[in-house]
Amino acid sequence: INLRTVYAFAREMYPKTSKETIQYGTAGFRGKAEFLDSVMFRMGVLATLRSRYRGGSVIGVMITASHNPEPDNGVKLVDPKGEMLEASWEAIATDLVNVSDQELEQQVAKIIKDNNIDVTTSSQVFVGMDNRYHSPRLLKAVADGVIALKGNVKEYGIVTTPMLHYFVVAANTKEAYGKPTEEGYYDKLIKAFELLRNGRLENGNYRNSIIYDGANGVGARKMLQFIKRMKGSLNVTVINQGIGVGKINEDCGADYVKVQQRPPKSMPEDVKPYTRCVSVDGDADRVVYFFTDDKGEFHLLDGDRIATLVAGYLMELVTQSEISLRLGLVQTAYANGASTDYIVDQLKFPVSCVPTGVKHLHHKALEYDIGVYFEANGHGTIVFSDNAKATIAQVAQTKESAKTLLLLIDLINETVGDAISDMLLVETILNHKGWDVQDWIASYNDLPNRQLKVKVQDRNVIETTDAERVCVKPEGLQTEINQVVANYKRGRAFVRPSGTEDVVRVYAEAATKEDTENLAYEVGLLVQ
Ligand code: NG1
Repeated sequence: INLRTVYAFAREMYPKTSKETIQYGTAGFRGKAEFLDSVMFRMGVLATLRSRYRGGSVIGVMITASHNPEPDNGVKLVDPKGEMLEASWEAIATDLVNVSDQELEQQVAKIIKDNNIDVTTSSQVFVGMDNRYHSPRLLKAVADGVIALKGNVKEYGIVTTPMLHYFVVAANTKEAYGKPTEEGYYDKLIKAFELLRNGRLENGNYRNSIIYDGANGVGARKMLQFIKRMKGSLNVTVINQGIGVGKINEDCGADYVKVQQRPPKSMPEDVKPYTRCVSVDGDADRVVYFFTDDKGEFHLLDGDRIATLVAGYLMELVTQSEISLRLGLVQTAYANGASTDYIVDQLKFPVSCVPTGVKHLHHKALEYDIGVYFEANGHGTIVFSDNAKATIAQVAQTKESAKTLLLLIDLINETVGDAISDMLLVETILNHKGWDVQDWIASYNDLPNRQLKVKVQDRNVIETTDAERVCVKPEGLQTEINQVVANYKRGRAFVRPSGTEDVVRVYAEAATKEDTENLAYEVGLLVQ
């Protein structure tokens, strides 16, 4: 392989136009789409090197800026088992996208040498994108990066982030996980969902229909595909489908609903109180539920609610199956304090707290036989150890509860949080329990909470520790936060720099709504 080709490609077609240093953040590189062509080209190069480094296993590249506004885009790499790119390679990625065009050839040579990569071996990269208008252009840049190193690239076109993760794992497990095609993905999930429903579409207070906010993104398109194939096992009305003038995530989608604590735009006018509604984000890796009561008040059922619902159900099935497995739940500092109390005190489930970003949660969850992890924003899934899978499969020969567990494993996208798979899981559990949203929300009372974004000159002056709950820099800020928090009953607040947007995030919760607003405001002032 002639590395000159890489340089020539870069200079002619994908010159680096931004002088700003960018970091591989919480979920890869993100920024304004017009500055990302060179980043994408270089990530195509890196994915090919990573595939060769991992003995030719498939590596995924997803082009999306998830919950960010429409002008933004981004890229994240998927490792062979469907997990996020290994942390040590994040630094390699950051160095590679920040060198000048002239230094590029040398930098690629350095990666090859440092990692002992045999560039003559085969490689395979899968690429997918969300439906932002600049995604196709950026996808071509990734593919050109692969081709510059004479690698193989397979383009999946417009798919959700979790679908791409699924394709990567399915291909790397030689289809043991499923077929690495769009149909393979639908088949696997729908089959498990329908077997779990077993013809019972309604039960107790559970009704078989929902309103689904697709955030004008790829999650809307794919839900329409699910509907075509589901034969009425769930009646879904899709709003914010991404047809016409609606912009991705604008006044809709899981992030908007969670942070603004209000329904998305385009809700049907005749929607009845207590109708179960779902919002996914721009690349469909997060999901939250919500409803409006008969007084018109909005209620959110977020990732913490989903985590507690799922954890409780899994615990029930494991107990009924009389198998001994280590169960655990992983949260971040954004988890509502009331949810943590409920899990620890009522469900008796071990809980751990890790820094923001699914890669941290996923990693921790792997320490359990059944690890449930969710961010409060609705991003999460469940992972099962090989030991758990083998034990469950054995017991399933005689026990119904273990058979149900096996079907749940098929329904769950273990590779990464998957809004659609998570939604089908929640629907399965609510149906089993005969619950509607009122039953679900009654399991515990959320503490009122508020998130703020504060623009500062350099967000990275803020450094944190203890899973981001304590601020260590600038010095003295944590003491000031503590003093403010002490004035509020059940008060808790923390600050951290965002890894996906140029802001500092402030989180506050307290006993009343008014206190929460005041606490968030006061802490926000300390940051400015
Ligand atoms: P940042 O911008 O680092 O807070 C946000 C979310 C994360 C995660 C990533 C990736 C919050 C508070 N933060 O990260 O949980 O989902 O985006 O999309 O929701």
